[in-house]
Amino acid sequence: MSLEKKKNAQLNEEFVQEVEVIEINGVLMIKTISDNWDPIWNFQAKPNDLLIASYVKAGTTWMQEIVDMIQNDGDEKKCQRASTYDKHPFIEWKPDLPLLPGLDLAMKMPSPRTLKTHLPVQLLPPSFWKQNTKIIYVARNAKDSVVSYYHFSRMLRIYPRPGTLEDFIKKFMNGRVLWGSWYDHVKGWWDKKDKHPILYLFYEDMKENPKREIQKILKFLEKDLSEEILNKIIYHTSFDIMKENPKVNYTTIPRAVMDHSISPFMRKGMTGDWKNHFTVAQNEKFDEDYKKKMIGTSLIFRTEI
Ligand code: PPS
Repeated sequence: MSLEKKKNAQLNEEFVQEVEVIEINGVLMIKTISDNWDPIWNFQAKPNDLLIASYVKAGTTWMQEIVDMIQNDGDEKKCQRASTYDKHPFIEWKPDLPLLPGLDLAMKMPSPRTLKTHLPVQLLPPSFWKQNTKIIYVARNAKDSVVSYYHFSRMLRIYPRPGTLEDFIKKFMNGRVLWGSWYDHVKGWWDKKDKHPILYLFYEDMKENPKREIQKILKFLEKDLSEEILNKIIYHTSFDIMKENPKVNYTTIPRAVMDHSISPFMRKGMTGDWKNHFTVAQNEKFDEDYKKKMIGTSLIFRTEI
């Protein structure tokens, strides 16, 4: 039996209770993360690590697979060596689950490591700043983020129940969701990007022109790949291909944790899906609130392409 199957069998259907949520400096986190905050905060980054940072549902998994393909010179077989969450540990993930080892895996992984985080900039372990570790930040517009996050919260049974979309939009606008305020997250990382090696990319740009965005990543990582490999990366990381790839689509996680029959992890992978969800009234309220929260920033998002 493969290690993955064994882990799944171990987890079985024994679980899942309602999640406890506790704040860390005003940012909501699941209790197992808050309870283990000291080792997370003291995580030792290295200068040759690469960190992929994002708010929840911004296209992290997509970026992870692009980066893995780049690091493996477009060899998709090498990229099949393990699941996304085993290739790129989620540094703040420390729940008492045999699956998704996160922090523990990150600590024992040999260098060079590629790591994942959803932490807002102020909660990133300070060693990343000290070591001048390269960071790729992916940002996605608020409306598509909230819709994706809502469906994810419905299917991920270890997250708090989202309620209705109306309820969830309110919580999102008030920053009362796990990993905190989207508005503070995208602005915080935007402000940091001029003081640290951070490549700040947008989901919408990646959808519009993946080649152009992958070229930015290549430059940032000081890699040079042929046109042929670049095209291979674009194909292998397209939504339709990733949706069918069990190493990246999270279907190897037991149903007791992620129920893809409620909503698949690889759901729609598009920009502008919010239009199929928001009512006119919700949209007006959201826009009005958005203007206030985003006042004074040079950060601009596109909600359609
Ligand atoms: S997580 O759980 O926060 O790490 O999720 P994350 O990977 O950041 O975001 C998941 C959303 O990204 C979409 N996705 C993609 N879009 C386009 N192309 C590719 N290749 C791709 N891979 C993942 C995924 O479908 C989720 O968005 P929605 O809108 O829900 O479909």
